[in-house]
Amino acid sequence: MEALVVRTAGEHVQVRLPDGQRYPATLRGKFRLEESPFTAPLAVGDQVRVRLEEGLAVIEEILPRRNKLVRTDPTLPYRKQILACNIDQAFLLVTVESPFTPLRYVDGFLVMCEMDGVPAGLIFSKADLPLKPRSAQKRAFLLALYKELGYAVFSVSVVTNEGLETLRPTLKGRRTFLTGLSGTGKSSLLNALIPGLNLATQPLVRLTQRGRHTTTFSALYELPEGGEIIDSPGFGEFRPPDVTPTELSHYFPEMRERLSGCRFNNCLHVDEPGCAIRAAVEAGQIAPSRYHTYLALLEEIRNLSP
Ligand SMILES: Nc1nc2c(ncn2[C@@H]2O[C@H](COP(=O)(O)OP(=O)(O)OP(=O)(O)O)[C@@H](O)[C@H]2O)c(=O)[nH]1
Ligand SMILES: [Mg+2]
Ligand SMILES: [Zn+2]
Repeated sequence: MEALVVRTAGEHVQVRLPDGQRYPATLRGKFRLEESPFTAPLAVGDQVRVRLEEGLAVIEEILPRRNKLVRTDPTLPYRKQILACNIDQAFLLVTVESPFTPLRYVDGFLVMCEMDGVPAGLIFSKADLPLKPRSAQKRAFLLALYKELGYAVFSVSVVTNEGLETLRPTLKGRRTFLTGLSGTGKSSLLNALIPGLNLATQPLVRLTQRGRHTTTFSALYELPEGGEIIDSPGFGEFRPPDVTPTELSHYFPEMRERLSGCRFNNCLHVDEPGCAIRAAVEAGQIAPSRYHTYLALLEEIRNLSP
């Protein structure tokens, strides 16, 4: 029988059977022995074949994936971690303050989605919180910047419900992966979208204004209007694996469209003569923040390559 992986936390896996029932599941031993570039063989969204045995679903086969979101494992740089698979879109929750989300983190997420061919968007959360004037300016600037780049962009608050009804049609009927730093309000947003869900949430650490890593596993939930949404733990970084230095700029849409203008086709857009990307940055056509994160990512990739 086919089932859907709806929850993964280390060895603890849960699947949903065709009748909607959720079962604890276990992987057949052979998967543990297989040589794999991934830290874990399964992810939420995996379609599997199972056999029921005394209230336990034994996973016998992982069916081919339509897509998967993959990052470099931060603890084992030569291993990869599947964050979710078979998804229609991925959204990153962003807060400018409380907690502070670095742009390098936002762009790392977008590059990862571009690489994996997953439509991506940003949800600027906690719209009700008063911000310092500079932060308020930055929030408005980023909303406009990423919208201009073609990403879906939303501004929401679960306190005032601002933006929730605008977001709903985008989630309806789709499977959405939700991520963002700890404390950006992922579980709170799910609670607001799904009455009665009551996922655990926690206030930030007062002194640092950072999250407390409340959610420790990824899990999929059904939306009342149809569609599914995946809550996840606050991942600290998204380093896209297997990207070569010359490839990187292809995953920045505003660079991708200008690449043919560079004099050298292996241009890395750092200090090469006749570089169309640097010219566009200087002309104010590419945001300096995006170019800076591009350079930071490039540096990381170069340090990682053997
Ligand atoms: N003012 C305000 N606070 C919010 C909003 N959304 C979430 N919060 C608060 O932010 C804190 C963290 O929210 P969580 O939902 O636990 O954040 P999370 O992203 O799930 O965090 P992790 O599970 O640790 O990754 C809680 O105190 C929430 O009440 C919002 O729209 N406005
Ligand atoms: Mg959470
Ligand atoms: Zn160039």
